[in-house]
Amino acid sequence: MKKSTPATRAGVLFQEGQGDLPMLEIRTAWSTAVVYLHGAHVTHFQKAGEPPLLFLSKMSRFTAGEPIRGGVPVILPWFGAREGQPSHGFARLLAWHLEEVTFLRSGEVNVRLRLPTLEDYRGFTPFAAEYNVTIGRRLRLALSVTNATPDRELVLEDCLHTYFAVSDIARTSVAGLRGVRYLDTVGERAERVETARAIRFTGETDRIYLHTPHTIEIHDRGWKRRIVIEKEGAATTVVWNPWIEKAQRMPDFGNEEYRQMVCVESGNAGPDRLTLAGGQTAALAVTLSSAPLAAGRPAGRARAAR
Ligand code: TA6
Repeated sequence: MKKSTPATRAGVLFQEGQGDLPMLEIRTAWSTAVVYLHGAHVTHFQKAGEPPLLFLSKMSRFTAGEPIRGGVPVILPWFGAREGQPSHGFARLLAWHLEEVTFLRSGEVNVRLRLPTLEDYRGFTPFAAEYNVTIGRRLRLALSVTNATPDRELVLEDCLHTYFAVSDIARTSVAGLRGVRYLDTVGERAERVETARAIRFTGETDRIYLHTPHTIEIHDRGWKRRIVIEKEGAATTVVWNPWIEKAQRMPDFGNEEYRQMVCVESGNAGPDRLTLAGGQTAALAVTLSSAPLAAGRPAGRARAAR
């Protein structure tokens, strides 16, 4: 059957965005997206006729050296807090180089970004990083990290820390993690096993699920939307909602915004961290798609959307 080519041509605008930071505004036949060079940060993706797929805080900063709150923070080369170091690594604080914009025959647009060679890797083994963002009916994010030395090991945590937009956290659940071991980092750090077919949110939730290479889904009963997160090269899934108190402690996040978002993050963190030999590359990718949520659909194991 002839593949239908998109009715409208794709377009890309390179301009100054918030905080006068350079960004690309991409339009395809199916969707729009925004990608900042700062942190190689995708801040927006929205399919025609749907609410945005990604959440972006109205209080987010857009300044060099500060992370953007929302969208898809690129977490590299470590995950979480480190004494005297920025939380979640330094890659999201730097301006990445725009290498190429490609208009694919499918009607999709690919944006290729590269982390510049740094003067200071903060004690880390020097590494190279390239990030491909492919915008179309779906959003595909592919991060590859290469140990840039011939013979020094690179111990690496990488993660696409995606903030998803939801109608209301109280009407949202996450499926596909039942039976998985996780580190619960709220209060006393504890190791548990997920028992819920669909994880619901009634308080601060911050869990690192281990050895989860499979597809995860977010079910939003308010917007009747199923978000499907297909993963490649990502052993870890982090599920996070700050809830009320933590939201109030975050200066770049509205007090009520915890209701409109959930983070389902894909990467390799903690016990799933990677060790790369000299010249070795780690490839991490997620493909984000959405589909109508069938009424009364059992919140069972996730399955890939169309
Ligand atoms: O991924 C969950 C988490 O580690 C939470 O503990 C919370 O700190 C969140 O990331 C945001 O971290 P950030 O450094 O962006 O404020």
